[in-house]
Amino acid sequence: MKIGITCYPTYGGSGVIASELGIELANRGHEVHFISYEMPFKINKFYKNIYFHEVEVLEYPLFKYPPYSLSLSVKMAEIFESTGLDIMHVHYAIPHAASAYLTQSMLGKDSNFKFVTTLHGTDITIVGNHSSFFKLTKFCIENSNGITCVSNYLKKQTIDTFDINKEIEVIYNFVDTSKYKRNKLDKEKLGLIKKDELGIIHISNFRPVKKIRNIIEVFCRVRKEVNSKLILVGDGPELGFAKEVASKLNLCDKILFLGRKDNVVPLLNSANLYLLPSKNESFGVSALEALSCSVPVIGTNVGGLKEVVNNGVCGYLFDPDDIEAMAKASLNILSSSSIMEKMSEQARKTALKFDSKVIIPQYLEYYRRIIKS
Ligand code: GMT
Repeated sequence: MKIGITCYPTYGGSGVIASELGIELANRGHEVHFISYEMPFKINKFYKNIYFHEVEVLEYPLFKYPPYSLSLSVKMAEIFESTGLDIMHVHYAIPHAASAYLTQSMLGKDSNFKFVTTLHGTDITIVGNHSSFFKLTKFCIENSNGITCVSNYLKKQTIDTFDINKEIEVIYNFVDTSKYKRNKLDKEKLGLIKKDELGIIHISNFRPVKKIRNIIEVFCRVRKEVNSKLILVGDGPELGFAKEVASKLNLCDKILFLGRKDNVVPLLNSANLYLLPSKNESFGVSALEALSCSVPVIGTNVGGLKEVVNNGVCGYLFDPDDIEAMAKASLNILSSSSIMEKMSEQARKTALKFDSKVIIPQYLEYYRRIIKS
């Protein structure tokens, strides 16, 4: 199949999943064409069957905001015509689904240009439902040839928020469990966490929704009882604030701010616990990557994380601000090697259910269904 993919190329769950999907499809022999303003950061080496098409954005004195989404539509049309794409798959509704709809109108119904939109979370819960986008998001959902959501929670949220009366397919996010797997040697090789210390880790784009303060507060309580370090990976608007909190709590020498990292596997392998106390998470792909590396997760019982983390089995879920309960559960795991071992085993078992070998065929089957429709 020839598949076009549009996504945000920068750090963020939707771009990561879209890029990994492209790699998985290309590995299975499909021809994948990424269309975006930049090469997605995950496509950082040569991949057979993957092509990148940059959207040029015209700067002109009249444009206070150069209309990227219009240039994107034109590029989608050009690539469709020059390569004969079977399907276009856009990730994140705004503005990608709107651009794809415009491409379809431009090319005409007879062109057979069909597009699937995958909703990832904030395109529904924060951006898409904002009054400045609401009508457009609803229109795009209703007029995409196919719509997928990354969890049942997000599907329900989409239907309820936009009063949608259209079939929505749930296709869970996935992880390559052969890449994301425990290697005990990583901790020693990396040397971030000493032999006698335990590691706690969080990876994100440091947006307010991630509740970074709560992570540091939980760690502050844990480290009083367990010799441990907190590894914070990523960058974003709340990074400065996180550093301030760390300093106020006198934790600067115990918290490692590592910034953005392309390969997080050795970091996850240096950790014994993953913290994700988000206010909301439609899925929580970083939690899945942690589980795949046998790292139990302490997260929140809101949104789609419940569909990924089995409460009490491979981690624990609490209300986003229940710092005391999260600290207690963290200590419960970290201070007993038998609990830690059992939960690690269950973490890996859970991740295997979301392995790319299980999920990618679901996308391929869905593409075929939409192409035929
Ligand atoms: O919040 C983020 O990390 C970024 C955001 C995005 O769209 O790039 O992530 C969303 O999509 C991810 C991939 O499907 C999900 O795993 C995240 O849960 C979701 N984030 C939220 O719902 C807050």
